[in-house]
Amino acid sequence: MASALHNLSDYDTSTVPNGEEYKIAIVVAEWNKEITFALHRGCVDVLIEHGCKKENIATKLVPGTFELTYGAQLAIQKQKPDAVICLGCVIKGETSHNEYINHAVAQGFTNLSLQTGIPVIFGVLTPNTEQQAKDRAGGIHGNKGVEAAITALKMVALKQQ
Ligand code: DLZ
Repeated sequence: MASALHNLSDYDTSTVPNGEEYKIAIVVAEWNKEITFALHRGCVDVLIEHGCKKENIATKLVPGTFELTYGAQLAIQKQKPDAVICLGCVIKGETSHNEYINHAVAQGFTNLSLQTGIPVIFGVLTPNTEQQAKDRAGGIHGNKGVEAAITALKMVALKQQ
């Protein structure tokens, strides 16, 4: 469903697994940090709401979205998490830089998940404007960080089934 019709933070809490035993790594891009830090707040709040212990949630910063894949790989190697959530925001500009970054990280996260067996969650906003980003980082379309947190919990549970 297109996000224009869908609040990203609308979800059925009864379908979300309890994260009490889960270790979650979060990697956050500092580029567009007003947005990415808001995604991070939404993400951590929901993890805690669903049972994750604060001490089992580790956050690392990287300079930009392009660095999220490598940051996620380091997190997997060093922290041995059950899932990694990557949060970034690439706003479309005058050039096609956004497409290169978005494709690179989407492919990077997919490869990393498949190579390591650890779910790597795509919490990257790819808006055309700053307003669209704000709308999805705690605005009228909810918070994509919330969606990323729920996806992580569901993927860890799926792996453990
Ligand atoms: C260079 C760049 C540009 C132009 N735009 C963004 C952006 O909108 N969002 C983002 O997260 N990062 C951006 N970057 C930085 C790249 O992700 C990366 O940090 C640099 O190219 C260095 O590798």
